[in-house]
Amino acid sequence: MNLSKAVRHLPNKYCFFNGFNHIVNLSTKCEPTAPKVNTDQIPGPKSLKLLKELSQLQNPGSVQFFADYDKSIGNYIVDVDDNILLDTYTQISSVPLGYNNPRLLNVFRNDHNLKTLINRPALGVFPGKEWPEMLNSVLLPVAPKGLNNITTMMCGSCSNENAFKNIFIWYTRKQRGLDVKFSKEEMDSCMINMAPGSPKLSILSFKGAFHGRTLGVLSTTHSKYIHKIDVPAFDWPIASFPKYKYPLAENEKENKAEDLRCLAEVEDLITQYKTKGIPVAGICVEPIQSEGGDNEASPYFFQQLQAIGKKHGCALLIDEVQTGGGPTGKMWCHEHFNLPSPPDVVTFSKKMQIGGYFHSDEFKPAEPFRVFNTWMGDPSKILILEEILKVIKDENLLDRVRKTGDVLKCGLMNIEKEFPHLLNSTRGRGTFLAINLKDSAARDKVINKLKMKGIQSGGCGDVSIRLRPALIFEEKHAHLFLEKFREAVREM
Ligand code: PSZ
Repeated sequence: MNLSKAVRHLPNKYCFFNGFNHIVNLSTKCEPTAPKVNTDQIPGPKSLKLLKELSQLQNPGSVQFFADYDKSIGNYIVDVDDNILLDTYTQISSVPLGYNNPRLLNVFRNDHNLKTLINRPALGVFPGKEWPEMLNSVLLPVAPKGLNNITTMMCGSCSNENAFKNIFIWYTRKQRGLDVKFSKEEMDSCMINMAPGSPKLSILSFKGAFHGRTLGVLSTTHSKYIHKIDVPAFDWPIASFPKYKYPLAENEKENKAEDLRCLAEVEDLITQYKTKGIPVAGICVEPIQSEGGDNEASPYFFQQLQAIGKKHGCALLIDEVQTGGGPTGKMWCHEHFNLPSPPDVVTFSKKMQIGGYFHSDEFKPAEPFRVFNTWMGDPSKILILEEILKVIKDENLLDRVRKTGDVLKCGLMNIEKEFPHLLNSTRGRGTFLAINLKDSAARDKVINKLKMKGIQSGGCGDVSIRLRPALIFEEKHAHLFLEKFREAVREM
């Protein structure tokens, strides 16, 4: 059978695959042994030429370089100038098994799977005969406990967007009475964006949060002004998210006080917005604020947040778009929090390939077509996810994440101790880690130095470098990163 271009190009110069069918534990075997930078700068000449071409068609200002995805492999991304970079950023945290994993390449060698890829259905109306079984056998086994309903979507933003709608529908149904029909006034008024059909309701979010860029969720995104400026936003409450002092073990008292301060603000805002006539239907929160600077909050904070939500009748949406799929050492980061009951809604995308959310029965709308669009996800992404989840199990990758994460975190803490005037606040779970530089300029300089030493990394917030390697990142990669990071900081 004829394969995709990427498959036909393999074996490439690093690897000679054969007998794909029986390969296990090969996620990193065919990698280059070290990074290699050939050009004086990245983007190199070939990337610069392509940038010029792209700039005729769109603003290319966010492009770092053009990659060669035929040559990229495992933890290494290769650019068009043949620079080989150890990737600790992985497409903004979206590549669970690295590049060109042999078992993933195999997925579409199967005729049935290939047909699933090319015959993309409008899932809400003409799902394939396998669809319920795919959800049951692939997504449901990884669903957070108690959340047995699944809505699939395309990306993180539209997952949150539709989850918000689900929350508003749930909230209004509770107010109206579970079996009460819509009134004529409601049906007429919603057509012209007026109450009572379009009610004044809100979602509470946190300063520093990122939940996406589409119009509704943008009102809950507060990480950078450039994401928001010129775009109208809802008057929805925004509470402070804890900002901890590090190391955590030495600042327990202050950090607990910080939790209490933020929780009091949440409760106060819920009351204020009720009085204002814009009640809070849901609370939306990241388990670790990612774009906003890798800000963590304690299990205590999340437990209390859930309790406040329950007390005031607001749903709790945990946005696991960036944290979900294993990088914190558990499938879902909120599993670290020992919540007494499941959150109401958990959204995902990125490492999960498909976007969407899990929710409890209560949140299933009574009528069809209320949460709906053309694609509603993509079955071919579930095929990829199915294989990813098998590899995670076969190669015991969550265990690897925890072990590699320990090496990385410990290494970062040691480097922090060595350069206390430049570094602080090493934090995170699993390999989902971050460290602060003394200021934005120093942070940007270290990221650039790292790149020229063959390490692709990423920033977040104003002064942080974040680590978002694939789940196949091993101790040897951790040591390589730490060595180059130490060098980069020493040169400052
Ligand atoms: O600049 C951007 O648009 C970026 S950089 C990283 C993201 C977006 N992350 C996406 C994201 C997220 O981290 C969380 C916690 N929630 C929602 C989203 C939105 O997902 P996408 O980008 O798929 O719409």
